[in-house]
Amino acid sequence: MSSGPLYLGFDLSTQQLKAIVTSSDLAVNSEAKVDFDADFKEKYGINKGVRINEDEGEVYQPVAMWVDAVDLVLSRLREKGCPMDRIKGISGSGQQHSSVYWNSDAEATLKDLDPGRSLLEQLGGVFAYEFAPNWQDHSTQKECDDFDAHLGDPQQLAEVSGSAAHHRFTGTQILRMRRRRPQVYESTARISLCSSFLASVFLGAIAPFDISDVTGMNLWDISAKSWNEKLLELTAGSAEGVTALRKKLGDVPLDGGVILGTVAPYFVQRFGFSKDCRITAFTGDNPATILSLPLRPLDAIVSLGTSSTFLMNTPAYKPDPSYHFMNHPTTQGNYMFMLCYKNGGLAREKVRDALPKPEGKEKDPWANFNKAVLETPALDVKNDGDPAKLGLYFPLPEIVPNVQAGTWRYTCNARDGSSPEEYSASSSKTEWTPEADARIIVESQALSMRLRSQNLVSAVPDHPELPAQPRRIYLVGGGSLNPAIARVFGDVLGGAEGVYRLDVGGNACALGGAYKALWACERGGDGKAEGQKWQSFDELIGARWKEEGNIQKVDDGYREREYAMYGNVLGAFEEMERRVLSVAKN
Ligand code: XUL
Repeated sequence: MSSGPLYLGFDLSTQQLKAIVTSSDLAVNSEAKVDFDADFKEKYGINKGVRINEDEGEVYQPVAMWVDAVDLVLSRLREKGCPMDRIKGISGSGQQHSSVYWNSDAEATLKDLDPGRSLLEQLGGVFAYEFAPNWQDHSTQKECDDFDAHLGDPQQLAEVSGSAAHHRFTGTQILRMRRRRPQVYESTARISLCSSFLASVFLGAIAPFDISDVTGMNLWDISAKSWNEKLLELTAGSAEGVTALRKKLGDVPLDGGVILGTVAPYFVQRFGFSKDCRITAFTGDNPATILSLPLRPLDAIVSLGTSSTFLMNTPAYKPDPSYHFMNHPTTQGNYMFMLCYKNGGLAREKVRDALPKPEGKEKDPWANFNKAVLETPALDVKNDGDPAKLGLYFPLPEIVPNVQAGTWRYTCNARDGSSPEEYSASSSKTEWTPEADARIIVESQALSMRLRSQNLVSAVPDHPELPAQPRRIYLVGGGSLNPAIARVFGDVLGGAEGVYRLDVGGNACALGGAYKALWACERGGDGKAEGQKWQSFDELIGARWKEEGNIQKVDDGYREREYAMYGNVLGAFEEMERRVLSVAKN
């Protein structure tokens, strides 16, 4: 067995704390996890990791549960035989936007943790607020309206901060905290994100925000690389309050690979870490996902879980209120483009359940759905002259576009997308079957991603003859196991080099954290001396990463005829969304 250095990555998500340890050549050495419901449901009164206050739309988690989970996951890691003393670097990820409010005792307590007592025993008294708002919190509509209006309109806010106002974004959450619980705001000495909270525990000091995760707050000016004064003023309530708020937020290092210090003595003595083990900035879970493989510009990750996300690494900054731009976690000057949809797997399941159940020995509940998807032609255009079918299927209120729950079916001219109109079974000449719905819902999810990413894609190097499109599409999450879905995503989104399934699936964020720690520790010099350079994340991880065992090609991607057909109806798809939105508003 090798005796080289190891790197530890965490992922503190809504439902679990996961840890994964990898070697310098990216081989997984050990893994452990704490599942909040399985381990702590009674103790912390949670369900699916959270507590909910329906009346105010609050969704939140006890911070003590996170603290408790740190000791537990490390004991499990050690029990599994992980050689803790070989761990040279630690990083990780946390659910984005979630915030922790420390009081003025926190810094001193973190610095002096006693290895003879648990973290929970010692950190109980260091929080100004015992809960962390979760990213699913939607208690901040008033604050969102204030943020959207403060710089002029949502577009201006998106241009400055990378996103329009969102309920879960930390700036709106802090503003609500000041208004709703002023005594908490006043007694807060420092605010952490979930990611920097976890880094702080390991560091034994309050860690700064990460340069990527800070762009999920609606407070950071991406172009100016600093806090936005006007937004701070809004959050603090007055120009005089800004100094105090700045203190609570702290300074943000621009380098995502910054070494924050070494691990706190508590972890050396209690768990056997080396005292030289270094802590790198922890980032958000979505930024960490794009670090779980060498994702080049023009490559996209599509996560097909309960909800759906579309992530791209891009040098282009073209913000818009309907999506998010965040700083790339390791590469200054690059961005992470993100679309975050509430409707994904559950919406597909609803359509699946309207089809006849698979019969006989067939065990796959998706068999009939997949058959319908593959046997229905693109846009359900069977013969020349048939109209194209388009739909929106949102059993939950959607973020992109921001519309209430509902199902809408439209048709348009398949040749050029002209004459989009709402489908009506009585007056339309074409039939709309549950089988057609199966194809149209998957197309619809992919069309929305194509519509919103079309300005970010360009001709793919090595394939200049092809229209602008992503280079590779990597699918993760439950839906990635479904070949019919992979096929339709390839039809709609293209993928000059194909569609791949990323096998690290459930562990992508923790793995991205471990790779980040590895990169920060092994990239070479500190980059401070003149002329001195460090290796980029992509160079370092790209040279060590092997496709075999990590990804599988599941579809060829770009097909000329289909790609052009979907291109012809993109305008009609956009128009359908516009009409649905305008009806919803009136
Ligand atoms: C992203 C978001 C979620 C959380 C999940 O904006 O809110 O994806 O990061 O933990």
